[in-house]
Amino acid sequence: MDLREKLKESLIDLDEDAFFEALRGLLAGGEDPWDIILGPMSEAMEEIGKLYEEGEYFIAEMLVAAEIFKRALKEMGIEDSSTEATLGTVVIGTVKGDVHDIGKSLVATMLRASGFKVIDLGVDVDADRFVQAARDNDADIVAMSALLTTTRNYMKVVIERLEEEGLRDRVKVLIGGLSTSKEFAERIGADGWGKNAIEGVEVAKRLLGITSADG
Ligand code: B12
Repeated sequence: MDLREKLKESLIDLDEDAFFEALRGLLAGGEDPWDIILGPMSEAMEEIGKLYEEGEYFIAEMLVAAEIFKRALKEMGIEDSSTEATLGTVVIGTVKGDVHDIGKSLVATMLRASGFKVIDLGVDVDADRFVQAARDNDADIVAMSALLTTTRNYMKVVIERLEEEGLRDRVKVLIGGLSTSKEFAERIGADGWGKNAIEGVEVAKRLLGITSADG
């Protein structure tokens, strides 16, 4: 089994020792941390979700997996770093009723690393807080995450509130998370959708008319 496979399997098995051994091996071999995060580590989380659906795993196992995932991010030094925030301001959060924070935080980190100023409101964020933060920070983008099919519709509520408050024409809306899609984004009137953190940054730049050459 190659190391990437070993990393994935050990995360699925919640075998922390084997996981960190594989991780250190991959890093020592020069693998790019973001390739590891968005590749085998994210694939493992998907598998864990399936095991949960099948009744093999319970919430406790999903929680342990999330903890291992976060410890790995720390070990790889993926935390909020840099930057000269020059590209624009993004207010980001996971919507009301939803506490999944790993994906949202990865998007926030990637945006910061790319030169955006990011205000991370955390999880379970209601429309009032999105609107208030967008106004207080003169945000260019409101970015929302939802992993549950039961919470994604709240994104539309936030968009409607931005409209009511007269902010919608100044603020672009970017969404993402497992329960969403490009089609869903179009349906609720969001301006953009990103499959993962990397795509999220690309779309954020596009929404603000920033070409890759600028940053
Ligand atoms: C870990 C986990 C948990 C942990 C979360 C811990 C934490 N701190 O985040 C805990 C145990 C708390 C949890 C709870 C629940 N969970 Co859960 N969970 C997961 C699991 C296994 C992994 C999620 C994860 O971290 N993935 C890794 C990250 C890197 O990926 P990501 O979040 O998808 O983010 C990426 C992209 O989606 C995207 N992205 C995300 N946000 C954004 C935002 C923007 C703007 C952009 C551009 C991109 C973007 O970029 C990210 C990076 O690439 C998933 C399975 C899965 N397939 O994802 C289930 C899953 C999401 N959970 C599920 C369920 C059902 C629940 C519970 C309802 C269970 C229950 N009965 O209580 C609760 C709900 C709690 C709540 N109110 O939110 C279901 C959802 C099903 C559905 N269709 O609604 C899933 C899919 C499992 C399954 N297959 O059944 N869960």
